Amino acid sequence: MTKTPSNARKPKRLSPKVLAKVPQAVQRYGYDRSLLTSGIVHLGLGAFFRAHGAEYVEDVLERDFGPWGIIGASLQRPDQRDRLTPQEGLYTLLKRDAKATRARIIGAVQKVLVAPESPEALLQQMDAKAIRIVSLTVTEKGYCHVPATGRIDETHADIRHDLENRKTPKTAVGIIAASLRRRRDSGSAPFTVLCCDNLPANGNLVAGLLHDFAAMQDDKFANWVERNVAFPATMVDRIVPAATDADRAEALQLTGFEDAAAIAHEPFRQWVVEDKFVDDARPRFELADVQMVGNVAPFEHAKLGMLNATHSAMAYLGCLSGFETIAEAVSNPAIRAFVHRLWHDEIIPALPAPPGLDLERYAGALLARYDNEAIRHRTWQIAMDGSQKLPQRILGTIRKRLDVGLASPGLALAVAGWMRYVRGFDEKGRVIDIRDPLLPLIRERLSEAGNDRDEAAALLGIHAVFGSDLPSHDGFRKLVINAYEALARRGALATIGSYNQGQ
Ligand code: CS2
Repeated sequence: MTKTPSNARKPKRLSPKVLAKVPQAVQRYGYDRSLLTSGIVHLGLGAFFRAHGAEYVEDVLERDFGPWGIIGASLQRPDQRDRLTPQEGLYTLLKRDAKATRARIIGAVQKVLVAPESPEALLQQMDAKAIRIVSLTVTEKGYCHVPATGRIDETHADIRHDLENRKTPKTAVGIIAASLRRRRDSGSAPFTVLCCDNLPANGNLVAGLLHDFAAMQDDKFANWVERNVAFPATMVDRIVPAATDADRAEALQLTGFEDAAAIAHEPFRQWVVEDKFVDDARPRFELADVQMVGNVAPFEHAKLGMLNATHSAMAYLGCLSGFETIAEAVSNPAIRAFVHRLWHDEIIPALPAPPGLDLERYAGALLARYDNEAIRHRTWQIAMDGSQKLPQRILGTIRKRLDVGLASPGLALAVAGWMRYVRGFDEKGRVIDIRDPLLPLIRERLSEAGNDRDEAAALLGIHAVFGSDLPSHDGFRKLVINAYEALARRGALATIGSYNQGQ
């Protein structure tokens, strides 16, 4: 252990007061933050939103200052609030590539609340007429829906809680419903609900979940939501690994101030947003290169189908074969060739090309992003919550191909990779800490199976993931079970090798 010499001065914490002392090379806001008022409440203030949506809002504030400060809310833990409050909401972004890291201090987040500590305090913030957007990044499982059907999970304990306790909601859907009801009752205009999670047709999905939820309370309110609230679809993209001590140390080194909330991210970013806001009330996102479009679907299919699908494929097969990060996994020749083949043979042929986007070039750009070694994106992090991710990343493409009579052996191998992964051991027998809301069900299924074939079949029977169509499709079933057996017998790299050679 290295000891801090007793005479070494503890570095000061980042805050607006010390901003003038931050080196010139560090970008920081130029607007007068004391004049900033809040217009956005963001639910789920994790690393991703702070390195993506909040940075775009910051860019708009720099160019067209307006009432778009952000109040963040954590729906589970107090960590973000505890890190950000002593810094009055400021935090450092570290934009990293192989050549350099550039630091930027963001001022757009004004306050952070912790919903479970006081749902009422959050609802009061959301009552304010000036709040015109409620955005969300609560991850796939935060929507409490059945991934295979896109409908609310009525059996989810937190949804049941929220249906019965309108004043103390816990879930994103419950909080938004409670807030919209208060706004309707007090005669305020509703806000726009801006979903920024990696889900297909995310605007419609959330609209549907809110409708399901509201209709279980009263139809009148459900109809009001349907008529008055806007749910634009969005495609969000930036690779943002979970923050580490090394990130915090680098922020200190570059800015001279300690920042408990520093986050590293890749240079690339993209945000495509359906231009459909209540009363057109929104920041002028186009000033920050947000693509405001009429139809997000082709962008979102390309991103989920190409980036997130290969991310998940590399996460499962890479974790099994012992690769810790995406950059390490993709530098393995077999995995690299596998990713290429997935795109060219199975995914791209199933995608409608987004206007102005050449999918081959998109694939090349993705590979270059994966190669960024300065971003230590852990395969384990991406592997998390696979039951919630596989349907929109991989199974949708498999279904589309099946509809036109095409098999997807590479994607089936990725699915089998997930199945081997959730057993909780890598190929060296090391224990993997599996995080997945369906883990109890997965374990139950696995414990009932006698051999490899049974294990694969038992997992395929999980309706919330595979629906009822895929398990009963003979061709798909065979591919997954065979891939599962091959992974068990020969390991991930050898199985990928055979697939690459067309065997
Ligand atoms: C990743 C995504 O963790 C994951 O599941 O695939 O977070 C990915 O990094 C982002 O969607 C990139 O925009």
